[in-house]
Amino acid sequence: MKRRDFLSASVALGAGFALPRWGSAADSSGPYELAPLPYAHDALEPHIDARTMEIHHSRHHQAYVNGLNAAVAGTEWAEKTPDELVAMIRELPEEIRTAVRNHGGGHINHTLFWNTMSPQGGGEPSGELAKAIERDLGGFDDFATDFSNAAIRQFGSGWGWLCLHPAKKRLVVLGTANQNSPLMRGLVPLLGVDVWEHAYYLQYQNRRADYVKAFFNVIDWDAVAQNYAAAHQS
Ligand code: MN3
Repeated sequence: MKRRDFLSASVALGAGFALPRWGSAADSSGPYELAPLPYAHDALEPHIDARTMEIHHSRHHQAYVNGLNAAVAGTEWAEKTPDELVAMIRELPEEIRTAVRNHGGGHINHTLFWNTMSPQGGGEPSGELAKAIERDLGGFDDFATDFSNAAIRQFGSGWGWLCLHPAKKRLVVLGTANQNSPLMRGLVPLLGVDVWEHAYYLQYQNRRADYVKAFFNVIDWDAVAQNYAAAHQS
């Protein structure tokens, strides 16, 4: 689906839903586009409800794409990929740095999020990723506890992450605030869980721990293993 289709879909569905300033169609042009979800809105039910997925993808993620476009369209920075922009956050001019941190981070974090969930998800990883989790994190159960705690204990809005430290070739678990990406710390994100309230509030209200537990049922470990292999080789 093209970006234009998403915008008309959003308009059709959204009476009375106030979009942020950067969410208007008028300033949404630019180098970056929202990719379609790789599955239907209701594909992750009962773990994540269809309405949450629809709003989260078509409105929240779209707003991050639009915000990033608004910040860099027409500048030399528009030639960079979103990942490159976020990873080089400290080198960016001050006038676009905050927008890249928030909207560029939001764009890449959500892209990873959608692509590491699946209706056929759940279970445990196998192969090299499983060995690395055993070696670096004490095994799957310890990883699951640490990852869940990083997500649940993140104060306010943010993310829980499984990342690769690219120089040490070691896995690490951490939380980040807001839309800060692990790339800003030199870490490569392999799996992330969004713990902004917009990711779970319709279905789980304040029960973030229940949402994080349910998230484990939709983790696409094959996709995470591919992210691990790619990060490990680079
Ligand atoms: Mn989100």
